[in-house]
Amino acid sequence: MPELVRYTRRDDVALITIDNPPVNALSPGVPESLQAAIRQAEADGEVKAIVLIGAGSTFIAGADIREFGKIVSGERPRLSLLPFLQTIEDSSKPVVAAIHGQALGGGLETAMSAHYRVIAPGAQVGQPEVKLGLIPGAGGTQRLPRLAGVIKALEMCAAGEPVKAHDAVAAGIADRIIEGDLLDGALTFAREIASAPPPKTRDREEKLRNALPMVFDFAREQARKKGRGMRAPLAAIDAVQAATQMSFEDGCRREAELFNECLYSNESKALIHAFFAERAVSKIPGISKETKTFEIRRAAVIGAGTMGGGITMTYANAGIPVIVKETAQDALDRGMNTIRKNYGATVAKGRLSQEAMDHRLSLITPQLTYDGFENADIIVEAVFENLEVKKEVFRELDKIAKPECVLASNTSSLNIDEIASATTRPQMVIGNHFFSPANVMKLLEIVRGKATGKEAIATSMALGKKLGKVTVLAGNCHGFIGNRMVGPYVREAQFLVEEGASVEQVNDALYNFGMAMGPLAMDDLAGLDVGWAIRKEFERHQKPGVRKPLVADLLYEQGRFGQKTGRGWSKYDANRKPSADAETAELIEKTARQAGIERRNVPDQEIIDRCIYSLVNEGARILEEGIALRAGDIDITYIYGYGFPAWRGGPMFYADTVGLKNVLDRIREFERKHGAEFWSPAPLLIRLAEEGRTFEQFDIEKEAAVLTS
Ligand code: 3H9
Repeated sequence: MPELVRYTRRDDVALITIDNPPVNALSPGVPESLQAAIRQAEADGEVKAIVLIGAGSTFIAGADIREFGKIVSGERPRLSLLPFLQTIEDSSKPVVAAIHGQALGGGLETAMSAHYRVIAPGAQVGQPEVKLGLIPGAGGTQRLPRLAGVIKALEMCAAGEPVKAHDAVAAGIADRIIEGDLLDGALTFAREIASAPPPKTRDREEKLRNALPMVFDFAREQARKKGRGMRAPLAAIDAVQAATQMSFEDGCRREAELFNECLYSNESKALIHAFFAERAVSKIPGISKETKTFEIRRAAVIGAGTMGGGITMTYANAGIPVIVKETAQDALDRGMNTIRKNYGATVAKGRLSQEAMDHRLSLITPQLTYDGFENADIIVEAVFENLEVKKEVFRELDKIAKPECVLASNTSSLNIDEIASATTRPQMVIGNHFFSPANVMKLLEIVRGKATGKEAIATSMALGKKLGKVTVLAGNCHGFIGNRMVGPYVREAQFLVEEGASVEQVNDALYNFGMAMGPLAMDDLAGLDVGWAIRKEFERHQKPGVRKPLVADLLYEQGRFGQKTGRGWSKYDANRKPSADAETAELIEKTARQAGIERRNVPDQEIIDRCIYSLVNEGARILEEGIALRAGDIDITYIYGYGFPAWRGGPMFYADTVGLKNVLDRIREFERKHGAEFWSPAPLLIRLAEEGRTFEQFDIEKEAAVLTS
């Protein structure tokens, strides 16, 4: 067994090194060994002070997140870290925590139990537990306000954002920045303070006094806005408030109660699922670190429209020189003006320096020709969503691009194999589906065709990371993972308004469920003209006699394209603020009446169930067909691409929390009412529901099968 904690001596200073790769989490064994090492230092007569440091690239990234699931399932007893940290604070010899990389969650709580903290300039400290649906559970909500004050502690515990080293010193969380070698600096510091009595954080009460109640009210108001629907940020605020009302011991007890409440919540299970799912998406069976990747030093983008412009900015933001090509000067000028305007707005908000903007713009070469495309390592096509147009572009690229150039299409739904068939090198053709606005949205869906080579996949996955994206691999089918599922989702929203729900009711029901926006608001944002073009492209697949939504086409025909024309499902003012549109409501009612659709009061729960379960049912088919590698990949696609609330874990995990049997029963009810064409349950859903299993268990078993095969 490798030693999780090492005890050594540097003359009169004991050096305790935590060595639990990759991030020195406080896994079982670490706190116990840490406690034993402190006791050893206390007993060692030669030792005057103690330095606590992390091996590798970080201090301590917190409790071991994998343990929480085991505790909740009863596999492991819940273990409090408080007594271990108390041993550090009670040490009669001063303990100095030397922080590099991250001190997060239980890591910062450990550092705050030490008597002093020194920090490397690039390090960060934070209490990110709320991002896992938890609160600090090892005294963080009690010690942090004692060091940093109530307002800073509220910010850090309720929002979960880390604080950089200089801010940590300014806030009183750390005592000194160490430029140069951290260990040397920490040893020097330890010798400087060795003779002073060790100060205990829990005794420092001066920053707790005079905290006004309105500070907590304001924090709650902010938390309700930013973490809409979430419990953990509010629990974190309650715990920090307890620090101002109770003794340290009672405050810790209150914190433990709140921590426990959060630990057993679906919110925490969902966010922990999302944490690991986000890290699992990059693991592709058959692709390893040894798989060859092509280095992307130069890129080219075809099309300077909304998508092409956003993709161009994404490359420039990552420091990769990029050519952007258009067919006409005015389109190119329009595209470049939008890019300049977007960067300018970020500079105006103070989030980018003018110098950085100028540098990014200098990386972009706008042009009307294919000059320089022969040197590009990747070419991303972002032209009009039409198969023939795209094939023509790829035919051209095949003649120009060097053999090891990745040929990527930004198609959101078209057949990658068809596109690849226009080239003589289908192994280099791949989908790179960015989401709009491409420079902002975190999701990148990589689509592999039948012939796409491993190298092109591995290159795209690595590139996605470099571009700052969460990159999910999808198989080739109409709409891939994201848009294949969004089809039924928006269809149900449209059916529901035809059956009697108002546009606002549908949007509000899903917004209140936690979605970033309602489905019809999303349709208005994407553009009803875009939806219309996609429907036209796939009209031939429409089965005769099957119900189809009627109103979207009529809105399009009236020139109501959504936000861009100020009218769509809703009306929009100059600031794009929506309001109900009486004309749309009238059009919906008239159309439904003419089509003989019975109008009724639709309950909100039906809106949620029909929209969300249509996602789940399609997701189950996508999973079964192997279009998505894991249910978690679908969840990540929806969290990062479609504004699904992370605290519900994504559509598949949400279904797991409802219980697949319950989901199946409801889908069967919809099948009876609305027909098998839309609602026949996916075979995988039936199987898992009958076996009493979950999508998440299916993931784990699938992964195990791949690993052992
Ligand atoms: C807590 O502390 C509660 C306390 O109050 C105590 C209560 C009693 N545990 O992200 P990366 C794994 S709650 C277990 O790819 P990066 C991660 O899964 C905790 N595993 O690297 C991945 O594994 P794999 C509060 C962890 O450099 C590998 O490490 N702390 C943990 O981009 C590399 O991770 C947090 O919420 C963990 N705590 O980012 C911090 N952390 O290679 C969560 C990471 O098998 N972690 N792993 O896929 C992070 O924010 C980032 O991982 C970090 C590194 C910034 C540390």
